[in-house]
Amino acid sequence: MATKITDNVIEMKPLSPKDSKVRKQDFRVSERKFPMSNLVERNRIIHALDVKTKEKAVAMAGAVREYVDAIKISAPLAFKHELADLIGGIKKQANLPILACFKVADIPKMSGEIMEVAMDAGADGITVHGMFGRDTIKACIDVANPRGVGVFVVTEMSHPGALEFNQPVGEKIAKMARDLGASGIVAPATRPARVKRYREIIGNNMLIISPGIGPQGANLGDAIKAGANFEIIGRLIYNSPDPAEAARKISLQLKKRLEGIRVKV
Ligand code: 3DU
Repeated sequence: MATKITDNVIEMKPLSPKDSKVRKQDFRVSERKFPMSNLVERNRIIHALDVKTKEKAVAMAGAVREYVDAIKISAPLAFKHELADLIGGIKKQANLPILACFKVADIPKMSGEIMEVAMDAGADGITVHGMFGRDTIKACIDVANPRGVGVFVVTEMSHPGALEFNQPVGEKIAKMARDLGASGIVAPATRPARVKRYREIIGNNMLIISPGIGPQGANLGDAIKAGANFEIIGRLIYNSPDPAEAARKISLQLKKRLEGIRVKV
């Protein structure tokens, strides 16, 4: 199958019989034990469920659940709903781990409190900005690790503006995240060479999750080839006229692109 991704449009040709073979085999299942251990690499996709309402989110999560390994929710959706109700609804429908992408960025006390709220509502992993220093990250990890919740530290954002202030400190952030015992880092799929560099820095005992596929310009699979564990994909799936079919085909295409590639974690 050839899937051409331009902007948020996916062009898909009919599947060949070979594709169904690929679908049946799991690409890789991590044996590593880490907080958020329910995040398992089957499709190697985290779906960024950036739709506008809980009802849409729950329906979308149910539709794509077979083809993605986790659901990521962001602030705009979370602000509109009671968080436990939102996360509970998605989990009930999809039975997948939930990554609360709140990019926590406050003084340690407040950051810890944001973490508690997200964890109490059922989040399995939470993203935290790395730029605001060791004390903030430590406060987040201190409350999350004992509860088996994953902290994912943003090293370098995927958009062009990240080059201005963020990228120059990204490597320091990655080292700090590693030293403090974060579960993983967020690194830009839009710059696969940077993903490779971050993997060198953190070694093989942490996860890398990478956003930026499709509309932001990254090619499907490039971040994983550079050392990421999961690619975060939003609009390519939820903006498709048939999100379940889009997720199915993207997952197949990713598996084909990654055949034979294993990231040691
Ligand atoms: O571009 P997409 O529609 O595939 O969505 C990307 C998601 O990943 C979106 O939820 C955004 O908030 C998140 N994200 C980035 O795009 C870039 C980052 O550096 C970190 C998170």
